[in-house]
Order: sequence, then structure tokens, then C-alpha cells
Amino acid sequence: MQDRDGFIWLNGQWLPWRDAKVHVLTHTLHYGYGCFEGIRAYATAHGPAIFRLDEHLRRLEDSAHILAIDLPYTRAEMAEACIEAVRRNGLDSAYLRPLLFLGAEKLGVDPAGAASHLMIAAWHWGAYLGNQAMDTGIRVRVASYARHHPNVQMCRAKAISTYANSILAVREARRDGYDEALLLDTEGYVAEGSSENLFMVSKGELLQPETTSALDGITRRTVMTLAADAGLTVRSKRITRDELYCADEVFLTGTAAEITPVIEVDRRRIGKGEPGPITRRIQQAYLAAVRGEDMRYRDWLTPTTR
Ligand code: PPE
Repeated sequence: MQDRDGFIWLNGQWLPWRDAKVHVLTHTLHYGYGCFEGIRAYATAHGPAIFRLDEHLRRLEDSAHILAIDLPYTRAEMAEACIEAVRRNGLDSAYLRPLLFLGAEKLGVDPAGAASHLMIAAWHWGAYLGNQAMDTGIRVRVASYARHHPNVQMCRAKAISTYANSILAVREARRDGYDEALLLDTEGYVAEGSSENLFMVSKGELLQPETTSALDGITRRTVMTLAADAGLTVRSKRITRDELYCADEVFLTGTAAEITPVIEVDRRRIGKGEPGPITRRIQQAYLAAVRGEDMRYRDWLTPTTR
């Protein structure tokens, strides 16, 4: 990632890509305390546009608030930097990564005295789980690791430290020949994928886990709106793994993963073992919205062209 042309925004300055470095005694590097966002910009008929930028930046503010890390930039300043990151790097479509971290001013678990630093980078990132995944669907396994109990780590924050748990789970899944891991909460109910929220379809109804031990995903919220507008009912409830095995359809949602169909869970075929009709419908509606092809959702797009 480091050896590229382009520019990265760090603490209000545009640095050449290869010079955007931190010191080895950076607090967040040692203790994993910080938070971030993942945002996509899509090619539209009016040039590259960022999808739900304000919601993502608001969640970054919420994450910083939950972790009690000072975020020394306004939403308008961060939005401008995101727009400029797409523009300055000459991108048609992009993945944007703002990250708030604590610096090398001091070490020791208590971060008092370490300053906040914010970086924003943008680059081209294709299909998250591979080109085939969106089309033919993926195979997932339930992880042997549980997702955090809300008193261990608060999942509403998109905290860096959540991802050690995600990494353990995804490596276990890949080692065992699966594409992605699914984490249950500490009581055994479905929480989320290693980096996606989950939906299941049962008897024509869309069901999704409550987000006590999962990130309140923006793609998830988008899907709820798209589904409601398409006349589908969406309900949040506790979901057990056996309910999932018997679902008609399952799919994962995330900024990076977009709408990825799941065709197998723990070697049990889901539905007919191929992406189902409701999954396809949601996928098409999502892609039309992010590409600016559906006028009803144009407010979700921030143009990056002047
Ligand atoms: N849960 C987790 C744990 C998660 O990381 C993501 C996004 C979601 C749910 C979906 O949230 P949203 O993007 O707002 O719909 N994961 C980001 C990071 C992926 C990465 O590998 O890095 C993402 O999709 O951008």
C-alpha cells in the first residue's frame, strides 16, 4: 500500500503518498486505541460521487465520542478533505479511509497526553471478497470466537481494536476453506460478519440481528430503506444459527463488501445454493442507488466535481 503515487491528507496537510508516515512509538500502534471509517465513491454520470458521506463522518464523530478521543476537525472540514482526496488522486471510483489515532507524544496505556491525529486516504478498491463473490455468492463459517460483549468493547464505535477479533475469525474461516467468518454474540445469537452486517430472508420477510454486538452499518441502513421502498418488510430480531441454516436467503452488507450473497453456512446449503431473488433485487437496487441511477436516492451522493 505504501509504494504508490498520489496524496494523503494528514492533520490538515496534503502529503505525497510515500511520505505519509508515523513514528514507531505511535500510541495507537501499541494499544490499538482509535477509530476509522470506510467510505466508497462511485463513478456516476456526473463524475465520481461519495456515497452517504455525511452519515459516515457522523459515525466517525460518534466513534470518537464513545472512545473519548478528541476529534479536532469539523464535519465540513473532513468532508472537504474526502472530496479532495478523490479529486487529487484522479480517481473515478474509490475507497476512502479516514482514521483517527493517538500519536507518539507519550506511551503507556492511559492515553492522557497523546494527541489526536487524523488521516484520510483514497484509492481504487475493487470487489472486497473477489469478483465472483457478488455474482455467485460465498461460503461462510460460524467462528469459534464470539463477537464482543457490549461490556468488553462497544460495537457502536468503529474501533480499530474490534478488528483483532475479526482477524482471528476470518483467518480461521479462510484456513478452513471458507470465504468469510460469521460471529455470534456471547449468548450465541448471530452478530455479524468479520466486516459486514448480515440479513436473512425467511418466508418473504427480511430479518436482521439487533445491533447490540454488531456495527450499526450504513449499508445495512441503506438496505432497510431500499427494502421498505420495494414493499418488503424488514424486522430486527435475535437470530440463531439454526434459523440461519434454514433461511431461504442470506446476504452480507458493507461498504467494502456491498451486497454479497451467502450460499452456504457451515456446510449447509442456503435455499437453493445460489443467490436468491430478494438478494438479487436488493443488490440491483443498491448498485443503482450508489451509481446515481435511481433519482430517489440522489441525496445520498456527494459529487466530487466542482
Ligand atoms: N460490521 C463490521 C465489523 C464492519 O467492519 C463493517 C464495515 C460493517 C459491519 C458494515 O458497515 P458499513 O460499511 O457501514 O455498511 N467494514 C469496513 C471495513 C472493511 C475492511 O476490510 O477494512 C468497510 O466495509 O468499509
